Amino acid sequence: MDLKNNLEAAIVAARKAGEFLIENKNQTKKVLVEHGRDIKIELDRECENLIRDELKSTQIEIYGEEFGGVISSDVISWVVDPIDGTANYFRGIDQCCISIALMEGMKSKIGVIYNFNTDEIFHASSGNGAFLNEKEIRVSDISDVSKASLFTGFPASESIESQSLFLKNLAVWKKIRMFGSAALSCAYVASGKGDYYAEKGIYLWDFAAGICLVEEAGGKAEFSLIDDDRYSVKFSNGKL
Ligand code: LIP
Repeated sequence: MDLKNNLEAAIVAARKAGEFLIENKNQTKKVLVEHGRDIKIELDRECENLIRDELKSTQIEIYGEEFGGVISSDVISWVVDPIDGTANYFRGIDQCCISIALMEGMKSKIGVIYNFNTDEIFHASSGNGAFLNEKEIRVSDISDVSKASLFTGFPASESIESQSLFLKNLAVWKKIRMFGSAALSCAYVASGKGDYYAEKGIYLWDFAAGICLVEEAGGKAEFSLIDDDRYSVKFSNGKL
């Protein structure tokens, strides 16, 4: 697998998508679906189409949040979230990004997460380290929960019992942050801005790029399927 050229292709695609989202930042946005706590806007689809066009030359399958595609244990695929943190983008909050991963089965070989609002591009490829813009990043070395920051999201469809347990588990951390972007939460663990990211009920495209980033930055990425396509994830600095 050509990691170098594919990483370059993912960075170019993420930057082009970022320009497009910045251009449209202050425009009225058309909502396509509002279902439970999820929101989908027309720009999600337009942005995924733009990324698909950019990645076409790599001749690799594409699996994206908006248009689906192929993902399986014996296929190499791009996994694309055109806007992670759509609700934030919609309301003008800058915690949102583009996330592009290259997956070989469930192994994340390349991860690119681009916060176009702050022009921060997090990127990693297997065996070559993780970077924020051009500076190498590492996970934190905090090993005491009472000194550590947890990033998480409120569980969307859980029973009252498990929501109470979720709240109880928060009490042990020094700080809790809910950004509304799984991908950025992973990138922040990889760059040592926080120490642990855990969330239940998210999709592969939300965290696929984060796996490579966190692992290459020296951390640990654990995830398991909890239903057809939703995952429970735990990404950490490996010391907690
Ligand atoms: C969002 C995630 C967020 C999670 C939301 C949603 P989207 O992704 O990144 O962390 O809590 O449920 O899945 O829909 O903006 O791509």
